[in-house]
Amino acid sequence: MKNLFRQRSGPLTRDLTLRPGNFGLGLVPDRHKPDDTVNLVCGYCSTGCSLTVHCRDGRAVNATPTVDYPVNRGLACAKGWQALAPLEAPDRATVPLVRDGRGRLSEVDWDTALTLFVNRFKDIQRRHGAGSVAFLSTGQLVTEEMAYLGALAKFGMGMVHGDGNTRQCMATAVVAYKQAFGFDAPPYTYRDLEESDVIVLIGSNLCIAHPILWQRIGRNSHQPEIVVVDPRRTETAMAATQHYAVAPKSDLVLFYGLASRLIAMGCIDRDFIEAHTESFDEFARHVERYTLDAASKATGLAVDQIQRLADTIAGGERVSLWWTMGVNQSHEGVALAQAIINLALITGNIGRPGTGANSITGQCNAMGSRLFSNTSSLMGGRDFARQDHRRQVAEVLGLDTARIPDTAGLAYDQILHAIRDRAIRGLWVIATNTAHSWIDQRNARDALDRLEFLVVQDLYPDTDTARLADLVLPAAGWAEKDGTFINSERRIGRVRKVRRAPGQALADFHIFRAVADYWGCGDLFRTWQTPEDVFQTVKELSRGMPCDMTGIRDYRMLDQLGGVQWPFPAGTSPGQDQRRLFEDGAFFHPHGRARLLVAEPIAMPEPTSESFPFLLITGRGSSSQWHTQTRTGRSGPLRALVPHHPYAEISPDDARELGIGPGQPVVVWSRRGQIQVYAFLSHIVRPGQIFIPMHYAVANQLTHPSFDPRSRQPAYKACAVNVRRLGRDEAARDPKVSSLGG
Ligand SMILES: Nc1nc2c(c(=O)[nH]1)N[C@H]1C(S)=C(S)[C@@H](COP(=O)(O)OP(=O)(O)OC[C@H]3O[C@@H](n4cnc5c(=O)[nH]c(N)nc54)[C@H](O)[C@@H]3O)O[C@H]1N2
Ligand SMILES: Nc1nc2c(c(=O)[nH]1)N[C@H]1C(S)=C(S)[C@@H](COP(=O)(O)OP(=O)(O)OC[C@H]3O[C@@H](n4cnc5c(=O)[nH]c(N)nc54)[C@H](O)[C@@H]3O)O[C@H]1N2
Ligand code: SF4
Ligand SMILES: [Mo]
Repeated sequence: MKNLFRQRSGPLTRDLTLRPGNFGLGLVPDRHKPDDTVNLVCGYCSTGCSLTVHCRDGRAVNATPTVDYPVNRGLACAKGWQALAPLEAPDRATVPLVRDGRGRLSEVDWDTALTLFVNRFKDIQRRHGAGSVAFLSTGQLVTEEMAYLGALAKFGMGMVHGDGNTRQCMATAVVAYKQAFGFDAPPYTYRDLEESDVIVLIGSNLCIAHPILWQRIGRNSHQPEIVVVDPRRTETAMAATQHYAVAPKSDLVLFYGLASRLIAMGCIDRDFIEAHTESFDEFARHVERYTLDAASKATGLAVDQIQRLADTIAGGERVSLWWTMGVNQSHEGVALAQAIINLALITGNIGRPGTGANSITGQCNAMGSRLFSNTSSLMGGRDFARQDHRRQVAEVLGLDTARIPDTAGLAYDQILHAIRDRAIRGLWVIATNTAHSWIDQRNARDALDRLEFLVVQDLYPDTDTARLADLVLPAAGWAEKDGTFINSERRIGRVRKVRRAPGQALADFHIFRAVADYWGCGDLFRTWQTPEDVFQTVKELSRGMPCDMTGIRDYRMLDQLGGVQWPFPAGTSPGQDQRRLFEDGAFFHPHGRARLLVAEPIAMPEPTSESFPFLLITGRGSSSQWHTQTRTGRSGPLRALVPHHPYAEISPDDARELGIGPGQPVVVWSRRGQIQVYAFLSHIVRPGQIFIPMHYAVANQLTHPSFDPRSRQPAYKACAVNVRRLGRDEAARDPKVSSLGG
């Protein structure tokens, strides 16, 4: 096999460690002076704050928030301040690891690792077809890596199936926007948070999950009404001016009810509806039956509460509606997201300052993943099924159109199903921790166990998923590589290499290049020598699409402008630092109109019952914990800010009834599993509800594998459970519990 590594003389590993610049490895921080400061976008949440990394003697020593970046203007949350700590952890993955005959992971060099990877995957494909190997990835790689992976896997290695971890997170918003607007396009700019007079947050705990966006609301000088729709009285709800504690999964009826009421009150924008939307009459007929009484019955809110919310929306000049996982992670998430979009459309609250139907993204590069990873869309927000779209992509990449599959392939849950059915036998997991974060964990782990060959590419060798791997590829992390992220307001911002990755860890970009060469398809991507080369291709892929960014000359221009929001077609003047979509009322459907889409409400897949009388909600627990805690768990200061042991929020009323005291160990069980956690008695949850943060792996032992059928996003936020106090003898038998004294 002809490949880059083997053309070099001497053992590969020595080659890599000794020669700066190999595969762009660059053993010295590039392009800045030893005591410089360098700005790069944070690698955690989708807010996309800029951090200034301070270097001393060529080493990155500290990170502080960048003062003159339009997103965060000198602010950062604790994760941002601690951004370097996880990279400096002593237990990083530094060499490839292969599972040996005795089931232990042992060190090998890159040449052995990549040869094994390619041989095993090709062997599986030979026996079971091209679609028998697949990948799962993330919204936490830079766009350039995402595009490389998507192109390599689907156009180079012949994979048919591969999905992003954005399926867990954003698929609902993608489908809702595509159908309503004609393109996956969150329309807002963050300044809208400062310009609204009514801000409605639906299923979004902004204080915890996007703290700097919450700070932006703090800068709003219009004394806005801040409305939170969330079954829990979250930190955000406590700080809001109005909180609507809806019954879980009753939002669709609430939003249809609000639309119905606003139509009846005559508080809609008839001119906007006429000029820019279609099928309003059908919409009005559909929502008519959702009276205040019906909405009250479904949501548990009083009729006059719902009327107050309708009045608040009607009275606002500039109303913005924002949603996150309380909407997306639902069995009817797409319908609900569209109900929110409809409300903005019929009241003319879109395209103007302080308005919008605004899905806030989650991971630092969720938007880059949505548009360029070749998973939910064909590169550039295109459609795999369209011949003209496949031809456009083939032309830009200089490929034969026949290499481009005409289907997006299976979604995440379907890939895991196919593994259990033995249709998929090889899996490559990149920058995501399936064994912790996927819904109904026992089944997910069972699927991973059944694989013939599991490759995990991560910063750490001991994530729950890496522990199950046959091959672990050590990856460089954020700040150890170059590229771009696209944040929630569609701002393309720079990520830069300011430190070297430990040992033989390589940037994902270089791992993909190496895999391409070992696979024998490196020639397809030979113009992609550096991340910036891929960036130039990504730009070309965006040409003529709504996400056109051909006006960005190069990385330097991004640095100079403090990031750029798409669309930014060639010829755009760089003067404007904020941009929102639909200011001209033109949507992306061929006729230019937005669609008012509706659906029938569906019952919750696993309602509570006599045996399982509590509803389990899961989500973010604190602003210092990131997902599966592989990174934040490695920062001492962040660890000190959060409960070390898994806990469940339980209402004091329920606790009293069950004889559960504060901090006591309890057993929580669902039809799928049983876990032990500590009781955190709190009025955040109402009686009948339990909340467990997703940061603890146990949460997904309980969750019910239900999905929105249109987006295939998991409904992580509702399943039926029961809870009881852990018996004294049980506690005594469990050393962990008894030592903590519960
Ligand atoms: N019950 C429940 N489950 C949930 C949710 C919920 O609300 N409730 N939320 C869901 C949502 S919205 C999301 S987004 C997912 C998140 O789920 P995951 O994506 O599984 O969570 P992370 O911990 O972010 O995992 C990222 C992994 O990539 C590694 N990594 C970080 N940077 C890099 C890199 O540059 N290269 C490589 N190769 N690896 C890297 C990290 O060490 C880590 O192991 O969880 C989902 N799961
Ligand atoms: N600190 C920190 N910040 C993060 C992350 C992190 O792990 N840690 N992850 C990032 C990612 S990837 C994402 S996707 C975002 C997620 O950000 P959010 O979506 O804000 O976070 P969650 O806690 O998952 O869910 C938000 C709220 O939805 C509510 N909810 C549950 N069911 C319903 C319902 O039926 N109706 C309504 N209206 N609300 C409901 C929950 O009570 C919860 O308070 O956060 C991002 N930011
Ligand atoms: S708010 Fe998000 S982007 Fe900003 S510093 Fe915190 S984690 Fe990073
Ligand atoms: Mo997410």
